[in-house]
Amino acid sequence: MENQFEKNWTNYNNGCPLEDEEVKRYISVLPSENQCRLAQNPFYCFIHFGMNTATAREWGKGTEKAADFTIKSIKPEQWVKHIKAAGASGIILTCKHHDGFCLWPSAYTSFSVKNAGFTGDIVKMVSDACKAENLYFGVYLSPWDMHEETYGTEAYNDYFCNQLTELLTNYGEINEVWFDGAKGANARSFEYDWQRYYKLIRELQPKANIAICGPDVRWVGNEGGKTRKSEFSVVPKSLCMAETVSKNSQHTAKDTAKLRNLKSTDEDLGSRKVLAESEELCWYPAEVDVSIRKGWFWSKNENFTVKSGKRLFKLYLDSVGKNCTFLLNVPPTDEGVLHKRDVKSLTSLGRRIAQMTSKPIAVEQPGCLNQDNGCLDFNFDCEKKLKYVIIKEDIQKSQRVEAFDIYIKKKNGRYKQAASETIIGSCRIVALGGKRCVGARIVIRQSRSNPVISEIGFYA
Ligand code: FUL
Repeated sequence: MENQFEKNWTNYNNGCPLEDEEVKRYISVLPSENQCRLAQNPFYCFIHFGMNTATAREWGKGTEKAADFTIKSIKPEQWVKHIKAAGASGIILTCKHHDGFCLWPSAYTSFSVKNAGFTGDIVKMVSDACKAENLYFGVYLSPWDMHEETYGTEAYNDYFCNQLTELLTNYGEINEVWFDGAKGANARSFEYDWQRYYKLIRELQPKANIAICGPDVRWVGNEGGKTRKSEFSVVPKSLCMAETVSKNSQHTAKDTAKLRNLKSTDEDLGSRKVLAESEELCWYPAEVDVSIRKGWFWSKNENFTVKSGKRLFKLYLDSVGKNCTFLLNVPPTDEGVLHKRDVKSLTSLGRRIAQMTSKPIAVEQPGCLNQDNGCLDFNFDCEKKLKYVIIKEDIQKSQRVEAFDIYIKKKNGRYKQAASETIIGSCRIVALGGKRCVGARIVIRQSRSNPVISEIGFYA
């Protein structure tokens, strides 16, 4: 047959077993409630703001004084307004970057806004602004601290936990805690007590996801917005420790061997081949962090590097549309506002995201497919220009689909292949550029078990 529709998951499955013991092991790995909530709110913004905004640096030097933070006022309501208009659901603020300067009046250091001539608590101002507009609020607290003198001694773990406690108790609900793995080449060697940090977060903010150097959200592996062809959420458990452990620490020899074999930058993190070699698996979805500008912090020399709305939308499609979350950094200026160029791009991004689903042709909830559903057919009421197909798996049943095709139905009744893709996951957006058709057919080629499709939408 011309299009080989009959070769689908129900009969052929690309030769892969359906439902054997191994497959059952893979599909038994499920997201936590917090991870599900994140998947439903997959786009949020990073705010890099702090000492580096005042000193026009990307990384501090470790020698700054509190008085070097010369910024006197900020307008977080303006940040929140434009971030919300862009379609984002939350903000993560760099409460302390590597330079060690705290945006809140921490009781454990004098190196904070308190001694900088800034009136107020920036963490409070931003979290309040988020609350007022119903945005989630998350914190970035850099483990590496160039300024704090206890860094490199056991006392630093106490210092860090004290600061975490301040952030996790004084600012309402915290949605994500972002632990950066970056560390300067000359930094003192030090083993962070990750398990203690995680325990504290789970106790104080049970609804927070712990990202990057943490067990809930995986770093996609680069800061340029590049995603893999197949972003799997079920991956070997060793990977969720890979960012957090130095080579031989805290793990058995077996784990260490695995860590050497698998890094968050590897291309294949979750195929059957990779999973088969791993005894323990976990749900660890990818997050794409990328800056709207060249650097992470604002600098007037980089105003011309602001990415256009069109480019940001492409990043959105490549992240949210490929089973990842999207963390877009928008750094406020030294006048405490988002620069007009960033605002323009955010506005354009918001418009594009809203437009994407503004003309639905058909939206259905197929649910669990049985042995008769190898192909899903959709007939439109007249000829349409099909721009986007958005498919979602019910991730509460794990990630199952490994390959699918989209065919469009032409006026003469013939089918033409429009896309041949791999995974779906929590959300897959396929842009078809406005193809004329009177219907469409989705063929699930390969799946780990019965596909559970929570939604398929076609948009003009
Ligand atoms: C990196 C840091 O070194 C950058 O300054 C920035 O915070 C980025 C998100 O993570 O590792």
